[in-house]
Amino acid sequence: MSASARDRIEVVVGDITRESTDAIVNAANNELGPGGGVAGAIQRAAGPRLLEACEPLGGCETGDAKATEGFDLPARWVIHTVGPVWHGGDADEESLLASCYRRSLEVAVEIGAASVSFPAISTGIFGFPPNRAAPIAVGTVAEVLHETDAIETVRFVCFDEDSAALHRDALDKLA
Ligand code: AR6
Repeated sequence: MSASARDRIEVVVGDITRESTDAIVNAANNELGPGGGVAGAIQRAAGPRLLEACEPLGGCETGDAKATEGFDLPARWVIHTVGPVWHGGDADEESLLASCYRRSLEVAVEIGAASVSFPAISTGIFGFPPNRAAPIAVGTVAEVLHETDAIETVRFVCFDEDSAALHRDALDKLA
């Protein structure tokens, strides 16, 4: 058992492309191809080598994660994960979202990334209700941090104050 998982989780408002954690997580699509939202911002900031590095990976299943270098980003690595599209809640969306956070941290351990920044996966273009996503994000990360010492810090880098408030609230409610 590691030091308190809660003490290793931070919630900030910001632009994830500016993060200097070892890895940042990208809310990608199944093709690991060009995207909008946070994926578009990451692709612009990392430079064209990022999409070139994604090509040989053969896409990514929903709920899974794969890593590339970060190229022109401050972060050394980008962990690409694919969140579920929200279909109303009966299509396994919650467990697929939890899987994104768990798999991203498993990949972080594999590549030796000790600090990881997450965006609020699926809560933009993919339509997952932010108030339902935040407790899943925070709860899953806390669970994984309880299981491993290899990850020192996880930052939730929220794009607006409303999203940050939901993540802080979920953190406060952790057992
Ligand atoms: N830093 C941090 N968070 C951000 C940033 C940023 N620079 N930009 C947006 N967000 P989204 P999804 C927030 O739509 O719902 C792409 O086209 C945003 O406010 O980026 O998982 C992919 O290729 C929201 O809270 O991701 C996929 O096709 C959160 O990031 C699809 O969109 C996620 O919004 C994925 O959709």
